[in-house]
Amino acid sequence: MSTRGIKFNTKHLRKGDPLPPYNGKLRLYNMRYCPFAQRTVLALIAKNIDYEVVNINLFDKPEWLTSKSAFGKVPSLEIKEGLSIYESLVTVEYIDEVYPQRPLLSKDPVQRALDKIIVEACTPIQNLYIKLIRFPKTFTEDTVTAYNKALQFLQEQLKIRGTRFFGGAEPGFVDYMIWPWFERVLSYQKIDSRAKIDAEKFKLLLNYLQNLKQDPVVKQYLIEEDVLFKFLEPYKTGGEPNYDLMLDA
Ligand code: GSH
Repeated sequence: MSTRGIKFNTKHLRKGDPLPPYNGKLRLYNMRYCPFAQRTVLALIAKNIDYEVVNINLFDKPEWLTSKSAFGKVPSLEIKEGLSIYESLVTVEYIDEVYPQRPLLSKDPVQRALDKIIVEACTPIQNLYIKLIRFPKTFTEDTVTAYNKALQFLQEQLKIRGTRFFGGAEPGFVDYMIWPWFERVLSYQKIDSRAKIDAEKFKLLLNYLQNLKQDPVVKQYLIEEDVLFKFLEPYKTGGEPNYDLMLDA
């Protein structure tokens, strides 16, 4: 549960489960272990707004999911009954525009563009993780090379900015958009050396990530390492993951 009392760890609804009746609140269709949906969650926590989370079993999707997200994916944000927007970055930009407190994106178009470039530059980090977990056969030497190049780029950008976070003294858009991937590779590198972030080469970046992990927003939505590993286990065999490993009371 978040400090605002939002229940993150509700049962993941599957085929046959009815759509919970709309209660007037902003609603996030989510999956507790989805790094894309985590972006939206972090933006919502940072803004300290009220909303509800509807968790979705993506292995056995409820019939109504495509009415909330034409792509059948999470995150999807239902902003009023029957009107949903999706794609993680789109939802975060929307949230940032509509809820002005704790701005995440810069008002300056150049700064905003530079921030988006950094988020884009993290694609090889996403790729490495997705390939390790979901598509191990497509994993090659190039996957690791691109991963290390992306880490290098990020570290250089951090050095150029000279701030504690990409967003300045506090985390902002870039920090919250890239954290979900780092949370996972920081854990996963302990059981698979292909995800390793070299401690010598990437001292500055690793130090930054340690600081980000301590951020009060980030801390509300962390996944314990052993829970993550347990969740990921069935992916190896194509089995159904246990989405409800950490149900709220
Ligand atoms: N580009 C999308 C975004 O940024 O929101 C990706 C979202 C995505 O792939 N979500 C995954 C999903 O819903 C879960 S982590 N997968 C279900 C599916 O592909 O059928």
